[in-house]
Amino acid sequence: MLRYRQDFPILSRTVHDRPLVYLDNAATTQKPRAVVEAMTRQYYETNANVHRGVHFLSQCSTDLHEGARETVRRFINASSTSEIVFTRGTTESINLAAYSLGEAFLKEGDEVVISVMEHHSNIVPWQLLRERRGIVIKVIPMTDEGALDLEAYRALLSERTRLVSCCHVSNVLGTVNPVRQMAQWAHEAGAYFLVDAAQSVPHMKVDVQELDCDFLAFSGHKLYAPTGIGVLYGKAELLDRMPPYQGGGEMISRVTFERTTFERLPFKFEAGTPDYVGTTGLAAAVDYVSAIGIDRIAQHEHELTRYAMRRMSEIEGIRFFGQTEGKTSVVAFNVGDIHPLDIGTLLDRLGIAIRTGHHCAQPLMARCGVEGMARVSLALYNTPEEIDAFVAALQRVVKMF
Ligand code: 7TS
Repeated sequence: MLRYRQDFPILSRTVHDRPLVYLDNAATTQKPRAVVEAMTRQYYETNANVHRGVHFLSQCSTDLHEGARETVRRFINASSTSEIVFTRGTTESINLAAYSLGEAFLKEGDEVVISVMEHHSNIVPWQLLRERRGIVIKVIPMTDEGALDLEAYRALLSERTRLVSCCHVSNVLGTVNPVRQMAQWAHEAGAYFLVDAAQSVPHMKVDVQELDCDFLAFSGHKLYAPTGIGVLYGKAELLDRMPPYQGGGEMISRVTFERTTFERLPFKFEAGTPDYVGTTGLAAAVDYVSAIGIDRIAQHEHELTRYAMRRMSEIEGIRFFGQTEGKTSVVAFNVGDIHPLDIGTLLDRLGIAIRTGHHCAQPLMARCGVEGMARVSLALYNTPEEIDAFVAALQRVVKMF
């Protein structure tokens, strides 16, 4: 995978006079030239608003935008482009789903099941809905290794359960949750299933028909695509019955002061000028990843993660969070009672970028009995040499305490 590093100009820069070692990919990935150039080309050569002009450039821009929708459809194997709603990212996708599902299907006393390892963006939207609608939120617990307790999950499901919303992969533990099986059980209980795929889509093959999920959310920027663009997949039969999230241009069919009718899917959920340059960047990123092969990326990241955890085990007093079989390339840890912020700050002085803190998962921190953690997260361009540099730097930092 070494040869792909040259596609990412930022990887050859220095930080504090040291070569950059970027290990914060779960927060966001770096961007390959192919993505930036596709976007620059659109701004320089074919920029115009989409879906409205009769003129040449508007048609070019629309073709790129709708072509990107088809690229995303194929990537996650949705059955139709009408099921691909473009959003600003995972957070907006889940908020859209929570708002619109809430309006369409949820009433007071209905239960929504989430898990203890959710990112705040898959907790707070349901709490907002609880304020508005009086729904009840139930939480799936986990084991000390960081696996969901599936027996407890099954026991939570009942005829009151209307929706289960769960991450495919934890952004802290790297745990891959068995969402296909979990969705099947949810369906047997008569509930819908939403997958937060923010941390899975960049690291493994995700097929929405195979998972048989009803909704799936992810962000472009964690998949080598630009910031500000993401996706909500939804089954057409459900999206059709759900009301719009926002009103405005693009999402209407006809407007009078008395009454407005809405556009067909997916445009009903895309009010206003879309981020059509963002979708071009997203399609370029999907093409880039597909050309390398998502399975090859997954294999590389798995091997590198195993290597990282083996090397990190050499450090006295290290504690890993998340030790499940088949976990993705996220490694959260603490060393003794050193504050994770100190670890992150000192590593930064050595050119090494990691994330520290609560990782937008405060209930999970509470479950693990800590205020925060340090976290390295790997991507296709990371190397064993970078892991060695990181471990050597971490050794230095630990010695200082
Ligand atoms: N869900 C999961 C599982 C995530 O990891 C994140 C972002 C989100 C949702 C929200 O995505 P956004 O693109 O809408 O912000 N996770 C992280 C992280 O782990 N570090 O920084 C952001």
